[in-house]
Amino acid sequence: MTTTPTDLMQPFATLLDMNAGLITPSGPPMQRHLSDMRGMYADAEAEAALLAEGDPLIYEVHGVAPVPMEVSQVPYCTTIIHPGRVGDEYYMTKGHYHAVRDRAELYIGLAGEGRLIMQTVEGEFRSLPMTPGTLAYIPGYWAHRTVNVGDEPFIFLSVWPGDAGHDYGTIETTGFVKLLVKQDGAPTFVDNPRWQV
Ligand code: S6P
Ligand code: ZN
Repeated sequence: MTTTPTDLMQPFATLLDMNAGLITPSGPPMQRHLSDMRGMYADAEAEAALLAEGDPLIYEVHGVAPVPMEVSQVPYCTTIIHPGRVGDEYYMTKGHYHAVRDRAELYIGLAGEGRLIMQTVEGEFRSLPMTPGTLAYIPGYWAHRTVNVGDEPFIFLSVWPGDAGHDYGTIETTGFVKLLVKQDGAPTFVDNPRWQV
């Protein structure tokens, strides 16, 4: 029979405000401004103009659960992507692969309207719409990025295996296969000219 470890972790609860995406208690949010994502949007002129105007806040990550980043744990946090565009391209997260490539993740839509875009290193591409209540499952090996295509904050909760880690470098180099832009008033996928396998 398996015995209970002597350094037993204690159960705990936090409170999620599902409309605002805030978790209580939690530490200070991680904020990503446009300057933290230089070069990730296709329209360099629009990026430079926005940076000159004051470097907008693109997204925030709240309340990563204070658990050890080990495979036996399930950390969680919320992401709030503010509404807006850089040129025609909607505000989005940087996007990443998990450093341990086969680790999956669950995204739970809380507020607003977004898209979850995913791709493999070979360039296979998928997109899922996300609204409040969407349970989007990201299997291992799929890089993932979220995009706010609405006029309000797009908010979701993520839960993942604690040892997954993040690999941002691959996406910073190549971007995703497709860009999500506002065309004729609607979210539209266009090919990313910088994409290369
Ligand atoms: C973690 C999970 C999310 C993102 C967050 C910000 O595995 O996928 O919590 O970290 O949405 O996105 P990014 O790409 O800047 O980490
Ligand atoms: Zn992830």
